Amino acid sequence: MPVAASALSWLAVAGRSSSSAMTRLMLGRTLERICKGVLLLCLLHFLIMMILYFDVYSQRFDLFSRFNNGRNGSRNNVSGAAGNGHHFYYYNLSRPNATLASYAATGEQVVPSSQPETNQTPSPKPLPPCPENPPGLVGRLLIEFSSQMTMERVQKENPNVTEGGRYTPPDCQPRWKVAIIIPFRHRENHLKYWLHYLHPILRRQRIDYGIYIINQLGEDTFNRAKLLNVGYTEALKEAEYDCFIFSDVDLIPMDDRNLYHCYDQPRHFAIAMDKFGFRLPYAGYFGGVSGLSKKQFLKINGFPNEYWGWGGEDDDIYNRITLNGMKVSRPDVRLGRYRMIKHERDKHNEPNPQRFNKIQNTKNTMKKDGISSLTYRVVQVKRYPLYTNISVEIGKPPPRPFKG
Ligand code: UD2
Ligand code: MN
Repeated sequence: MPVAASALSWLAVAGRSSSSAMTRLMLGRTLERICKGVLLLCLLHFLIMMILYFDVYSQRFDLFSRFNNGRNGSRNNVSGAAGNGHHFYYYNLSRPNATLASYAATGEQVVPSSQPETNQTPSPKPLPPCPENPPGLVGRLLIEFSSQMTMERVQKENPNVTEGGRYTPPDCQPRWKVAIIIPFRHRENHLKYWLHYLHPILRRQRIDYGIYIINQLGEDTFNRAKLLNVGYTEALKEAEYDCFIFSDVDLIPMDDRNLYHCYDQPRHFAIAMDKFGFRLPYAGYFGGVSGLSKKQFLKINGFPNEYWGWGGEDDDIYNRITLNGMKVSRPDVRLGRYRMIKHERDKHNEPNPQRFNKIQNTKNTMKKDGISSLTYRVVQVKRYPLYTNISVEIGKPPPRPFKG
């Protein structure tokens, strides 16, 4: 009995140990499979990493450009907009906080990063003409004059403007070369806002332009139209402009679709100002901001030089245009909206009492009084980062005839 019992208990022990060995074996196999799986995953991961790495590397250094010319195309010819999806561009986003979206929003040029030298030097392709409807425009703009403005800030905002306030679009051939002429005296604060708002707008409009501030020296009576004639003459000494836009320093367009270039007919831009309840004050109004091509300007013998003090000169210009068989062209009333920075009447720019008589006589005076009879003296030309300042002496009004 004891022998049989011990044999039985031995068999039981042996059975238990063989089943635990089996379990261990199965566990081992499972572990082995898991390890193999993990190893395989690692390998796969490594492989993917390598593929990705070489793909980026090849794009960056154009390793495979020979094989996919059609795909990568010409990189000099950056379209700026989304393009056709098959183009790979490298963007220079070195400016602080720059994002592709912010570049798209400002319409600023997107510059391809420098390419390493290759044996084949690509022949520079001629730039396409700038689009008539620039794609980066924003439309209606929020214009306000309550925040503090400094010239340093405006300079930082406009790193692509070159000395003297010049700019040309990098990616297309501009249709016009525009000189923007501003009559000026003692309006430094207004000028900061004007530059702050206008430079980005003009850039988005893909215009080749230069900004000329024509500063009347001394404290004699102000003469807006004569300063504009000076601006025309002096700008042409700087570059071959074919379009001239004459703007008050205190007027800011509220819509960037109001395009600052020249048109078939002399252009009146500022047609709906806040100070006139966003309406044209009268049909023949031509004040604020206007633009004439070189040909149109010469056809009317420029502007009158003999309007001293406030008022009348804009009506005389309007008369010159119609008397010479031209019409005034204007933008859509929704696009021609402007804000004027509120101001008092300046000293030495009192309303000109002769203005009503003078505008009756444009037909007789325009041939002898204009760009053909202009005299002035340039005292200083100074090129600042965002504009060119031309300080001039333009004389003073002739003595009033004595009334006995
Ligand atoms: C209106 C017209 C303006 C002109 C003027 C009559 C509007 C918005 N503009 O302007 O185009 O026809 O009447 O002459 O309706 N300026 C100086 N310093 C001065 C004086 C004038 O810089 O001391 C310049 C400056 O660019 C100014 C412009 O001349 O914006 C017109 O003078 P204003 O602003 O005093 O006259 P305003 O607003 O009645
Ligand atoms: Mn004004």
